[in-house]
Amino acid sequence: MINNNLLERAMKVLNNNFKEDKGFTIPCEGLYPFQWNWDSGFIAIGFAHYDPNKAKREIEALLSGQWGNGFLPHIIFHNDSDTYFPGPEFHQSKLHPLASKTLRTTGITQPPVLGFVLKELYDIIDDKDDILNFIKQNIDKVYNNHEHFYTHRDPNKEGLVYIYHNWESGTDNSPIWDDIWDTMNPPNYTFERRDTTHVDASQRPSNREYDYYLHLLEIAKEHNYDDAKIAELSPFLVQDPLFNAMLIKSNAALIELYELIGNSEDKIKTLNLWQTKAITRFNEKLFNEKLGAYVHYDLRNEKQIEFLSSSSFTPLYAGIPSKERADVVVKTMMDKFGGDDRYLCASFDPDSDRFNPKKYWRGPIWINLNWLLYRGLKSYGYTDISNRVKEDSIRFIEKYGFFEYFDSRKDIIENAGYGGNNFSWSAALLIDLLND
Ligand code: 2M8
Repeated sequence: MINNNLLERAMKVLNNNFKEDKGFTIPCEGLYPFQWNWDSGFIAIGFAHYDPNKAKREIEALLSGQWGNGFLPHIIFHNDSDTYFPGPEFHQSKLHPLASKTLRTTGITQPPVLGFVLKELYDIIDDKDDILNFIKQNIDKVYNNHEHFYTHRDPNKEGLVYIYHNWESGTDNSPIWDDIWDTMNPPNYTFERRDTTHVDASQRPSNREYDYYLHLLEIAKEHNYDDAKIAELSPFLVQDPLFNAMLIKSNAALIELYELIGNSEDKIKTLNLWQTKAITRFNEKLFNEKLGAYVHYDLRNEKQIEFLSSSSFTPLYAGIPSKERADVVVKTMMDKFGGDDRYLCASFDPDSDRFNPKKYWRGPIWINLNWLLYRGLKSYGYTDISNRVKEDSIRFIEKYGFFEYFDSRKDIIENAGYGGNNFSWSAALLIDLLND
């Protein structure tokens, strides 16, 4: 049953964060004052339920920052703001010859959600002619983005693309990256953090971690964001199961949408080729038998990164494991993350000594990851567990508010909502869960 009051509060959060003049939604007032790539995808799903026009404007605003080579940046700086670091002056996207000429952006990307978001919009919005027309106008841009990934981010031509920065993963300070930081020794940069003026520093990455993040960007900038140079030189080169699962799910959505549109046989053929190769290699290379789940692969140092995170279970959303393997993955998830003393689903292995229940991507629960897990579990028929993920997500927001992340421990009695408040994707995906 739909909780109308909660739904109204969620719509209010989204509407307040929508910037009418530029047609996009900030993730969170003060903390994230620009347009973020995967945030916008999730936000558009929320709008689709009650304001399709805003959903379409959100996608158009994001695509307006696309580069000439199909690359889709992680932040589009439509506006100026001094509440966030690092801003457009630091990122210097214009160093790349094919960067947007009209908009400043970053030179890193984020999990490619747009393909499946377009399909979600098609499924949710009632006026099918109108939304299909919108999709027709924009789908090739998303296709070009996938083509860019397979051309420039897959040096072994194996169907798996790499990320070269932790900010590309979306799971920024996950303990997954700790061993990579140990291979680097960046200078102590001088910079002024802004995030810690909005959020308690204990819930955010450390200054030293920011040195690593900035250093990776400096290397890319030194080579004008040239993909080949980055692949050769970046100490951070990772095949991320979450990122690749998003790409695979989006490939599948593009195939379905091109079939609806018609006259797209060549693109469908290419998408199917990418897809078959990607799914096969994903299962070969990113599954860890010992842990019973998918893991990250460190392409620079040629080894699996043997840790469990919520990303380990997201291949379910893209239909990547066989049913037998899915049983193993779900058992791992429940054994390690799903004890009676915990809400689902912590972002990092709660048994690990790297787990931190309050710190950003080192342990807390995130609503967007929960939404992916809910959908994935449901699609394989794990109804009870998927419902538990859904109910836990709704409960957090109902009890604490529209926070950015939440504490997985059940014995926490104080406020278990952390990071930014009135957070857009928490609101948007709650709207989708309540309408489900
Ligand atoms: C967080 O990342 C940004 C950098 O992109 C930051 O901390 O400054 C992450 O949670 C990321 O996944 C998210 O897209 C972004 C905006 O919500 O915030």
